[in-house]
Amino acid sequence: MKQYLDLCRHVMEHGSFKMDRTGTGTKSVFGYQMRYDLAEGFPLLTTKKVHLKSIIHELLWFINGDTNIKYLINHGVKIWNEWPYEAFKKSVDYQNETMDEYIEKIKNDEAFAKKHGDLGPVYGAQWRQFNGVDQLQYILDEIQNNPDSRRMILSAWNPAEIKNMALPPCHTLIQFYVRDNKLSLQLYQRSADIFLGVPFNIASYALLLMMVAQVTGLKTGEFVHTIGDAHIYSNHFEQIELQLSREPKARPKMVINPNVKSLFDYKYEDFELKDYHPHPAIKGKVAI
Ligand code: THF
Repeated sequence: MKQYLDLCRHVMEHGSFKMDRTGTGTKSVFGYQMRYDLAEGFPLLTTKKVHLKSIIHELLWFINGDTNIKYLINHGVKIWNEWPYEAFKKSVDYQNETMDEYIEKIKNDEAFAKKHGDLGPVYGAQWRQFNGVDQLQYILDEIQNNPDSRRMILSAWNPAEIKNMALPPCHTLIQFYVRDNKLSLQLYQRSADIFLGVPFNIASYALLLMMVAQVTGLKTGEFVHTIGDAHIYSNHFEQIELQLSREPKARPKMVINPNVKSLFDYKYEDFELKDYHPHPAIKGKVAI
């Protein structure tokens, strides 16, 4: 996708060196915006293979209001493991378990998962009960009853609860917009890991937009992606250059089971990606 490659090129060329919380070091710019028209296909990167299964399960996990990595682990999704593992290492229960041993315990020991698998009140908790407010239900009601509304906002950033979260939300706020029977969604992302996170984030919010459009009877418009600190970690430069050397392929298509009528009824099997022919996957380390 040209928009993504333009972002990579822009940050490689114009980004300034900036140290970060994880001690890795980044090239960073402040303030950037991309637009994806969903009529042109599903915005999943083709310049490397992206693991869509993790993206779908993560999104269903948010929608369900879940914040425990047990659901993700049970479905083979590893992207959230590092943060609760780091917290576990600092707990009194830690007995030098490796990551693999920790994951096995989360899988097989209900009480252990409850105690050491929870990320605190992250996305799922805020989406479904921000100080008691079900923000997703509010969005659905507002789209149905008052589609011209300029208040279709969902915030994951809850200042009073940030200190209890394993990681403060990167996807701070989303806004929906309806015009000419089309639904659009804009994300404000305060911090964006361009190599690992952003390909996930684009696909995830584009999918959320499609899911909400289906259950509200609207067509899909644009996904608008606005970023605060847009950065490339210094140990991802090579991977980014490799992607920039590759020719993008046609966008794939996402087909969603048309029988699903409620946002809360979607299952993993309701999603089918068609015509996805990406370049090979590229590995990179996640900064914790
Ligand atoms: N922290 C950092 N440093 N980067 C992020 O992208 C990020 N996220 C979430 C929370 N903290 C973050 C977690 N999301 C991968 C992808 C998304 C993540 C975390 C990790 C990742 O490692 N992807 C690999 C493997 C894919 C897989 O196993 O399915 C990849 O090659 O894409 C931003 O939301």
